[in-house]
Amino acid sequence: MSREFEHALLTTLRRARSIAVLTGAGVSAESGIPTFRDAQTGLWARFRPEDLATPEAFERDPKLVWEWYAWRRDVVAKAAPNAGHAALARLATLVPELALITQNVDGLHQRAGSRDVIELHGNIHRSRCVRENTVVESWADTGDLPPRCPRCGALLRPDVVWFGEMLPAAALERAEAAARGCDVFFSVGTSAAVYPAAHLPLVARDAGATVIEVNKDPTRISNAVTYVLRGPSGEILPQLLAAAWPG
Ligand code: BJW
Repeated sequence: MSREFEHALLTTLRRARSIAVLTGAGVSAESGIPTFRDAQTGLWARFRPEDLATPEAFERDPKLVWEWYAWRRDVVAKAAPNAGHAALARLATLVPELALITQNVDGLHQRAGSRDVIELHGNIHRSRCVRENTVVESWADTGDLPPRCPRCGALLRPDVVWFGEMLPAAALERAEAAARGCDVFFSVGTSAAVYPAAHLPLVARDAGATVIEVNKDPTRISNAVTYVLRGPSGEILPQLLAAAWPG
């Protein structure tokens, strides 16, 4: 990036009253959590995540899908937030208004200290009853996999959003309002391939925001944004904050 461009970017950041950030799996990659479209390893190498994260997969083989999520919960539990998560938690202290919107289900933003995270695709640590559609906090260990709802006996499922399912309406409304109302919109570590989240950077751009993509590889929206910062978010975000708000 030329010095002139860099100066303009830093000035825009310092002047911003309202920043919205959309994160994807790439922000957690440096914590050791595989991204959604990375090939899986070990036991799960022969499955594609796209084929497991669907209501049809759960109907066909609920035990398999539950076990995949149990394995992922374990990976997440052993992981720690990285410098990218920490930078985004710090960003909330530097601007008057920050909306942190995530497609991730791992809860690492919250563990890094971010408050009021808008979770578009749910959270892997919660489970809900398929019949009552309510979150279930605890259940008896009867050996059933998936476990059963303690109230009605129906299957429990992870409280995440699968392909073809609606996103939580309140979270999506807040995310869209933040995209429409922000001065600066960051798209961090997402392939921008899954809708409606992928639409948010373009909503922000069309409403007049400066859109900054932080990603180690090109994405479908790279050509549509104002600035592209190419590299790992765990390096780029702390560097950017240090340059914009030194000291
Ligand atoms: C780094 C890095 C580092 C790596 N630093 N960067 C319009 C057009 C066409 C289709 C549709 C449409 N609207 C809706 C649809 C259907 C569908 C959809 O979008 N399909 C597409 C595949 C085309 N959407 C839906 O079904 C959604 N529901 C919906 O719209 O309801 C209404 C409706 C239904 C049916 C028809 C029409 C309307 C629901 C989507 C739910 C997505 N759920 C998942 C699973 C969550 C649970 C789980 O985790 O198991 O969410 S799928 C998966 O993708 C997961 C992710 O949150 C999401 C996004 O992935 P993400 O985060 O971008 O990860 P990756 O792996 O793709 O990319 C990682 C990026 O990081 C890469 O770019 C790397 O380069 C980068 N990176 N290391 C910085 N260190």
